Parts: sequence; structure tokens; C-alpha cells
Amino acid sequence: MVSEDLFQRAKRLIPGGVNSPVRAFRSVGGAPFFVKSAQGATLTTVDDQELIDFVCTWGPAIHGHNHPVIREAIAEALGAGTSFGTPNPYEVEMAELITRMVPSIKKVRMCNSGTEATMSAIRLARGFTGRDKIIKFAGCYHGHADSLLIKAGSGALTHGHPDSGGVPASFARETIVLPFNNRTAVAEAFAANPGGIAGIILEPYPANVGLIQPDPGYLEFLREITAREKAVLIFDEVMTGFRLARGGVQEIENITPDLTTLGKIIGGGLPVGAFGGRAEIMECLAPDGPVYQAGTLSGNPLAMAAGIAALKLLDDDAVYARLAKLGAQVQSAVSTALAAKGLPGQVPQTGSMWCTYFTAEPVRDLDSAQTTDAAAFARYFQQALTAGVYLPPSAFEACFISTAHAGTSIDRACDILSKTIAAL
Ligand code: HOZ
Repeated sequence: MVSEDLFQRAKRLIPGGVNSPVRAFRSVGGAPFFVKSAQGATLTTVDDQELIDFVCTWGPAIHGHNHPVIREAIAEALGAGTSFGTPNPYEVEMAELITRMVPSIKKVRMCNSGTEATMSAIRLARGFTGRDKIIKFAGCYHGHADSLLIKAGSGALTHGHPDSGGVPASFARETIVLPFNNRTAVAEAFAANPGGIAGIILEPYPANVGLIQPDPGYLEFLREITAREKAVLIFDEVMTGFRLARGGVQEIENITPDLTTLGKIIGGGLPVGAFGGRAEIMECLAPDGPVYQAGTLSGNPLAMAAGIAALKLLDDDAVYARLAKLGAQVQSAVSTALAAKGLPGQVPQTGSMWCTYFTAEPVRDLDSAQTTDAAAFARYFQQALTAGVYLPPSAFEACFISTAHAGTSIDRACDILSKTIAAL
């Protein structure tokens, strides 16, 4: 097997054999496969296995892999050069698109990853308010900056290190971690730290611990309390931005955060991040203000061209309606199969994001998510993979659907997942 050989070579030189821990198969068993190409909804491995892909490069591939319009946009930009280190016209077009599609964002700064976006947004909230503490929620993952790797989701949770090594205790003390969907905990934190909390950062639909929905009124509550306490409300929409609606969760829930972090889709598959929001907060950034943030490759012309093409393809409500229909189809197939098999399960789904929890308990925070039967998930993952469906290799990651899944891919995937569950 070519994948096995590559993994042996990779392990000798790359920690764990992977360049991001979520790609390792440690929690589900076996070894990761290597991909030689991807087209539409399908990955082709170096061993020529074709897989219907519900990872979608962890979110960006909303139009499917290797979309011709995005590929052409990159090729055109490539003809003019790969990086200039000075402003280019694509950056202005990208800023215009983002601020039009996400109205809470009045000014935006591009960077190179979601981690950079959240790290910079936190620094900005601290600089704007002159306060040090931030609130985050257990199970939310905001990239791998020091102050955010505390009770973190995604690979940190999957691999058993939600509180990462290497984070100084003095840094961790500035992060207040609270359970999601618990209003009392938030009110008590503000009461215990008068004038000390710079802001709250959250994934408004936490999707690095499976997929969790906020209780009715919870996001409004966070908006009200942060406004009252003059703290900055930061929506981390790196995963949900442009995926669930053009304006992300904030559009669906009709909430206006102070700052928003973005990534994934806005790079069309190339490395990117962005953060933006209220003008008076963004104007604290250098060179206008004292909060420093920078990047050699920020606003890179190739990434901007790819992202602009991806965003323009989303400028059509029918796209979101189609994606939601595909999401509902998978949700129905998986939940029906679980019920038929008599297995306890929850299949939360919103638009083109979904996950499978093997638990009877409704999931509304990290603790309830951790009641999922991880061993059952591992069997489900492996059997689906053998049959040709690639799910995220963790019980705590969300699945993503692209427009390219429509038709044969989604029908076949639903059939495979149903049969997989029946055979568990
Ligand atoms: N935000 C991604 C899904 N949880 C993680 C991607 C990665 O860490 O490589």
C-alpha cells in the first residue's frame, strides 16, 4: 500500500506523521490515507481508492474540490505573480465582498489562518478595552494560540490534551473557561471580575466538539451582557462563516457581534484568515492604532483570487437552499438507521454541517458531547471508510457537505452510512 509506505516515511520526519493532529487516525485506529487528487465530492487516494468526502478540507471546499471557476481564478492570478509584499487590487475587492456579505464587519484585516484571526481578535479586544481577561467556552476551539488552548475542542480534545502543554499558567489565568449554554456561569464570571473582562469569544454554533446548537435566547443573552459590561463579543465564524449563510450564524440568528473571525471558505482552498467588525475597534490596529498585527503573506493575491471566486459563487440564495437539502437528506438517513438498529444517537445538523453522536443524551455542551460512545464511533468511521465514505476521523468533529455532493454522491453516501450503521 502506497499510503502505508508514505506514512512510515512521514513518521520518521514529521511529528506523528502529520502536519496537523486532526489528520492522524489515533482516536479511530489505523493510519491516515494519503490523497493524490480530489475532484467534486470525491478524494482519490494514492492507492486509487475513491472516497466520498465529508471533511471537505475541514470546511473550505463548499463548492467541492478543484472547482473550475476557482481553479481559473488562481491560474489567472498566478500569471501576474505569487506575492508582492505591497497592496494588490484583490485585497480591496475581498474587503468589499466581506463587508457587503457580513454587515457587522465594517472594516476587515486579512491574515493567513483562522488561528491568526482569533489570536489577533483577542489582542484587539484587549487593546480596545484595556482589560486582560477573556471568556471562552469549554469545547470551543479557536485555533492554537496560547490563551485559547484551554479546554479546547477539535484535535486538542480528540487526542486528550484539551489544556495544551506549553501554555504558561500565567497566560491560562487570563482565560476564563465556562460551560456553553449556561447563562448563570457567564453572569457570575462578570460579577467576579468587575471591569476586568475584555471579551467573550465563541463559536456561535460550536462545531469542534461535534455540532452543538445554542439554546433559544442564549446568543441574545451573550450580546446583551457584553454590551452592558462594555466587553467585546467575538463570533468565531471560521467554520460557519459563508457556510451556513453568506452572513454566517450572525445572519441566521440576527445577532450583531463586535468582531468576527473568518477563514476556510474565504480562501477558496488556499491558506487564509480574516477578522473584522466595528470600525472604532478595528481602528485600534496598527498602523492606525497601537495594537500590532502583521503578515508577510497577508492578502496574498492567489489566496484572495481563490477566495473572491468562492464567495462570488455563493452570491445566490439557491446555493444555501441546495446545501440545506443535502444536509437534511444525510440527517434523515443516519438518524433513521440509528433508530432502526435501536442504537442511541443524536444527529445534529444545520445546513451543510452535521455529526453523529452515539449517545441517548441531548448534546448541549462539552460534558454531554463526551457521553458519546467513542468506540462505536470508531467502528462506524472505519466501516464507512472501507465502504467508500470518509468522515472526520474523530467523534468530536463536524462533517461538511459541498454542492458537488448533490445527486449520486449523496445518495450513495446515505446508502453506505445506513448499511454501516445496520452492520454495527
Ligand atoms: N478547524 C479544523 C476542524 N476542527 C481543524 C483543522 C486542523 O486543525 O487541521
